[in-house]
Amino acid sequence: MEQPFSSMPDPLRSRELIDLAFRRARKREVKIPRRTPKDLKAKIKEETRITSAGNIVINRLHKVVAETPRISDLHPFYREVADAVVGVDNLRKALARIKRAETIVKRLLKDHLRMVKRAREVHEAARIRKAFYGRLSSVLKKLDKDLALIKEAGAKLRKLPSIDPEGLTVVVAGAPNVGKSCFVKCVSTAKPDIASYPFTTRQVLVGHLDLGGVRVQIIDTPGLLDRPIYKRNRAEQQAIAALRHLAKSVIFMIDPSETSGYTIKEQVNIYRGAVEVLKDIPHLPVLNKVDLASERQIKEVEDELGLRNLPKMVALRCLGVKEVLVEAVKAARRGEG
Ligand SMILES: Nc1nc2c(ncn2[C@@H]2O[C@H](COP(=O)(O)OP(=O)(O)O)[C@@H](O)[C@H]2O)c(=O)[nH]1
Ligand SMILES: [Mg+2]
Repeated sequence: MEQPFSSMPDPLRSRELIDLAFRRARKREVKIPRRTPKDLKAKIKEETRITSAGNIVINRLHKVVAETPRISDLHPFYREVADAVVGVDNLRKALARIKRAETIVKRLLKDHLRMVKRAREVHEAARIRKAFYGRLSSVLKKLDKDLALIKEAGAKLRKLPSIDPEGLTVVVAGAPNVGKSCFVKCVSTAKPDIASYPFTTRQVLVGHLDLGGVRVQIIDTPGLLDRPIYKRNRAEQQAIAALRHLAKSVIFMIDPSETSGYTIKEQVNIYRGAVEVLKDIPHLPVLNKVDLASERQIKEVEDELGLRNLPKMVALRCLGVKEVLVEAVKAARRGEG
């Protein structure tokens, strides 16, 4: 499953596009019969340059708009992520201005070609071509902010994980180092895809598996559901909100051994925060690293949560993981019901 931004354009900035257009136009040679009158030769030469520079710009601008996915076609998950990264309003406005610029350049091209045809002498044709170049530069210079925004958005959005938003998705959450990635690797039958969110430098794993004929996607959430929610910036909060469109159930991993570097109390706080954001999405608190945890530590988690007999795993050795996965998928299907 391709994510919608995977072929998002990487546009040239204004200066680069101007240089490219003029360079290509200069190199365009036309064969003109030697005995052609001098003024006609000049006209053909300038006409060729104008057409070439204009069309390069028109084609490039057109591609930028055509290759950026339409916001209204996006699944809410990807729309929210895009909103968190660049702001979909900004994206829409930038695309609208690029489209308008394309129309303007088309008109300028037509007008200046007509003027060249009417030119009476050699210098006039060159002057019209220069005027066209000037107008073209000024249109593009005004567009630089918009091109920069698309470029930046593309760089971030192209790396997003490929997820089928309609599929059955189980999200794995928990503090850093509790064993989330180990768990995803254990339960994936195919090699997990590695991608990134624009909000964290850590890598996201997307695992795939087939559970009794049901295709399940399982995703890691590094940097998202691993700290208290109030410590989040706006983009991160929005990214967490986006997860809600995707997650059919959530496995929340707690490491009672505290070897992850997070105390039981801290982890329970993160868990409570995550539950609050995830609202009605079924969630399943589970214990990992029970090979390193004492009875007392396990009991402490259970007392804090007011729950008994939490599922226990050793994700490092893939012990107890299947049971947890089956529970999470059951909860997800109940929720879909
Ligand atoms: N002893 C033990 N170590 C584990 C277990 N699960 C994960 N680890 C180790 O804990 C560290 C963090 O695991 P990782 O899956 O990267 O955690 P993540 O940050 O939550 O994705 C790694 O060094 C793992 O080898 C477990 O069940 N037992
Ligand atoms: Mg990890």
